[in-house]
Amino acid sequence: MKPVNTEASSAGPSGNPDLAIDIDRLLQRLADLAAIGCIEGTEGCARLALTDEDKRGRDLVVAAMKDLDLEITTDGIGNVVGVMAGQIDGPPVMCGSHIDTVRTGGRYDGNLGVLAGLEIIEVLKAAGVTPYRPLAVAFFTDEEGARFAPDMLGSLVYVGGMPLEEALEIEGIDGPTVGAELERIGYAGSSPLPAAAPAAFVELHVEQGPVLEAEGITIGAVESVQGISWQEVTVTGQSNHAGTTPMALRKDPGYVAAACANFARELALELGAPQVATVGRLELHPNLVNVVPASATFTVDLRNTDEATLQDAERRFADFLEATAEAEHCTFETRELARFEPVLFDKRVVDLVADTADALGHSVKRMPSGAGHDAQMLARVCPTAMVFTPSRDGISHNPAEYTAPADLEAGANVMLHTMLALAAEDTDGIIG
Ligand code: HGY
Ligand code: MN
Ligand code: MN
Repeated sequence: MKPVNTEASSAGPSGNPDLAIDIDRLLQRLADLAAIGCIEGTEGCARLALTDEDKRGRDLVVAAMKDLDLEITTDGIGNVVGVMAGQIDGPPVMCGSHIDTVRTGGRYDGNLGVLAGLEIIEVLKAAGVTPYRPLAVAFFTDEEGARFAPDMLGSLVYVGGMPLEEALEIEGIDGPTVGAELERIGYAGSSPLPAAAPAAFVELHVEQGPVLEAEGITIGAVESVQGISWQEVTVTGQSNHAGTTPMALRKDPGYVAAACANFARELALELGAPQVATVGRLELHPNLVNVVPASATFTVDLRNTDEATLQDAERRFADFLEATAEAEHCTFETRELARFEPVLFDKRVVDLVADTADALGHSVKRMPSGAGHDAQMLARVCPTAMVFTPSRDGISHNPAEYTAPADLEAGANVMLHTMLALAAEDTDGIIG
């Protein structure tokens, strides 16, 4: 059978005019997965990485991969890949994302990229289309990094950015290690790591920010991902009586933590967009109303599209922390949780996403990603880009996260035709 037509046309850039996803089926897949770990009274769900809820979500997606007769592999960090055979053998054109969520998760973050991949394969099978190259859908372990830092852990190991042994020893914020939890939920696989590079990678994801909606644009052709710096700071002071200890005699780590949180915000405002700063986790010990804390542990998430500015922000924060702790007669320790430089996607794949969106009649904007994604890891080993769809009110990491069905449909169709165009390439194209 001839490879699918690669000529972009008005009917569909991959030259397959009738191929389009079934939005009702995709919405149903999203609803079925969101029902696992659902947050009562909301559309959202909580499936922290490697928890029982994550296992149940994984089982649901693996069952769907089996229903599609995909060749399924699981690797040592629990990444799962389903492959649809092509007319030739060789590395697949891969799509995918993550199905773990934060504790206040929405139903689209990550899930959309995986379930749209299943939908695309179902459309192709129903149409009797066998792509020239194999296609694959993957979900990567612990993309959120909320339970086990760093984020994008599974895809980082997948591309050889961290040895498997090191990743398996990472302790979660609640105690168990990655390795122990993978064994417990039955997803400690055996396929080799680092994995063989796919031919190309495309990730469909909700924007999780306000830009596309504010500008009335349907598709984001994502050009880059900003740099990420996560650290955990533990400040140690002296617990004391809240009523009897004069202010001048206090060694209050809670004050140091609060001052640092305020400084981080002031620093981001001073540096200006796209610099952002977040203190997302803050724990005081003993955390009691009438005790000056003994210790304070907090996290700082700094991000910028420019590496030099991000390093400047890190340096200035470190200087402030040191001066403030010293003035309060406290000591402190810092632990790096994640550090990824900004990533540029392959311009040819970004162009293909933009051209595909245009050919399908959608407005499209080239833009950076404020959030981290598995695609930023796959970009280390193969031509990679992302497709964004708008987020209502720019909200994400919140059960109210929402993207309109028409936008979901547009994004999934752009990914369908982008993947088909990539899969139809012989040699000397983007895939080389
Ligand atoms: O933190 C992030 O950007 C992503 O949600 N892991
Ligand atoms: Mn995500
Ligand atoms: Mn997320």
